[in-house]
Amino acid sequence: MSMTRTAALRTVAPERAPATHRTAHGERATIADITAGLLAPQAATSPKYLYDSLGSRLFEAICELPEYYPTRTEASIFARHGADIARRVGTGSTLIDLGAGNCAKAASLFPLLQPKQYVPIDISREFLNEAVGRLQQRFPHIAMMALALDLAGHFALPAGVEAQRRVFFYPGSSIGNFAPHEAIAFLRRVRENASHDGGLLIGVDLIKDAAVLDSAYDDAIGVTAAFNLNMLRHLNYLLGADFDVRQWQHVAFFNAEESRVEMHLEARTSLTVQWQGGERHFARGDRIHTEDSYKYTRESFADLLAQAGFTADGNWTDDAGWFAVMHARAASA
Ligand code: AVJ
Repeated sequence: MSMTRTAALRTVAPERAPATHRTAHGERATIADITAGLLAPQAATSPKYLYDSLGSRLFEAICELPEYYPTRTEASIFARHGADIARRVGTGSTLIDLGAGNCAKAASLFPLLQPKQYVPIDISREFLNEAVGRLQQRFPHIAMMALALDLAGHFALPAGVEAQRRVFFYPGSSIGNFAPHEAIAFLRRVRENASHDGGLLIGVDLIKDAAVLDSAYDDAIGVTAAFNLNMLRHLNYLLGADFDVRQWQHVAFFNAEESRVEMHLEARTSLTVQWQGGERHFARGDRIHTEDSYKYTRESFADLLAQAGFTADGNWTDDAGWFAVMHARAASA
């Protein structure tokens, strides 16, 4: 299951780059970041580029697929253990939603958690603003403050965010996009931003049968394939690139040694991609690594929380043990 295939590559100085009708819409730093990934020996891109507005909608569709168990399994855990979870978390908190998307998960917990303030954070500003606008109408008594932030970097919360009782909410196993050492660094930053009386409520996808994982990330009707392939359309927009989506195919599988599901885009034919500032040849079968989704055991994740300075304080799972919701406190025991 070796992923290291090296594509022949050639960089083109910008002044020699072929004239293109496309315009790059990404910021300079974004273009440089993506270019570095595309030109690396094993081409790779950050999974954050999966989420343009169509990508966010395709991810919502993934969550409705029968094969994609995380969303509904997590929801069933909240439905069954909500009261118990709320007792641990407490009411009247400032609920800070990391990677809020359509805000539906947090909203479904409002009746139980009764937060004083809700602070949804997401990378996609448009998507977030739409969702929060609707939500504020449904819950006029909860103060809301939407933040468009990329959580991959250092983040500091603005003054409008209540300083007391900060509870970070990170559902959906999004933590799985980080490699374990990155997850620890990220959770340390979260802990630094939490108040001494604050905590973390997090969804964690658990290691299970490879066939279940494989089909969750490669569903029968191809929604996940569309989600992955849509990244190429987004890259065309951001870089002014000329990816022909039809020349690529979706590949996803559980890599047991690394304890992660990997997503790749594989060239179906020999091809060359050009963009503002670069080009690369891909042989048939060469891949761009687009996402990792790490899987844990409850024990291995509790260990990771401890390394980030959190104190584990309750966890809940479904009968099959496919998914876990874990609570941790910022204060040391
Ligand atoms: C949003 C990162 C939790 O890893 O399961 C779903 C993204 N990728 N299908 C996941 C995803 C392919 C998802 N997360």
